[in-house]
Amino acid sequence: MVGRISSARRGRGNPDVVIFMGSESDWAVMSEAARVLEEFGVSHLAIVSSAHRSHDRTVRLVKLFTRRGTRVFVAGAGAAAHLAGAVAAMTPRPVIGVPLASSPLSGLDSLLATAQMPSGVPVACTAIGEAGASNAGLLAVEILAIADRRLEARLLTYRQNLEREVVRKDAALQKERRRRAGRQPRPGRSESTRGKVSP
Ligand code: C2R
Repeated sequence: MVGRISSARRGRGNPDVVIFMGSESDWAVMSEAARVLEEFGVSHLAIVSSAHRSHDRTVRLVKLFTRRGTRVFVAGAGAAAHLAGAVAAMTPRPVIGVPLASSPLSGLDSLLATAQMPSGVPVACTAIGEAGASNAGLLAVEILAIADRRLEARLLTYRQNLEREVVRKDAALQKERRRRAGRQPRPGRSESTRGKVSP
């Protein structure tokens, strides 16, 4: 195991979210999912266990954490990424798969292996790599927030901050463009919104 339980909301050994990864080499990317869960104060555990290389152990762990009440599983794997599908086969809880770019096919192989589940056993598949890992963390938070008002409030604040950041970057870009064009700013109107309805 490479991760740790980070929240006091649930006891040691029964985290809300368990992150599986097929290899220790996946941690550099999958730690993004853990970082997001940490940021939101969600209890989680990160475990290296492969559906291929340590099949029986993976089965045992998924069943154990399902029994203990883990609500969401995240599974990150590269190459012939069967891990998320295998985890989903062993639990009724939602499973979020993160395809990783660890093979010469740059993640296209793991994207297809993770996303193309036959009907009956779904895996929610994110984008390849770091953005996918961080979105897996966010998606897990969103699932937990359905029954947790405080978590939902934190998510809304997170989204507001994202928007603020976009506005700040746009303002900086417009300022720079005006500076380069040698024009003075017109009060109250940015170049990007001129002639358009304000958002
Ligand atoms: P190594 O770096 O250990 O050789 O692993 C891992 O997720 C990793 O990205 C190379 C890649 O193999 C992947 N792997 C799977 C599974 N187990 C390991 N896709 C699985 O069970 O699906």
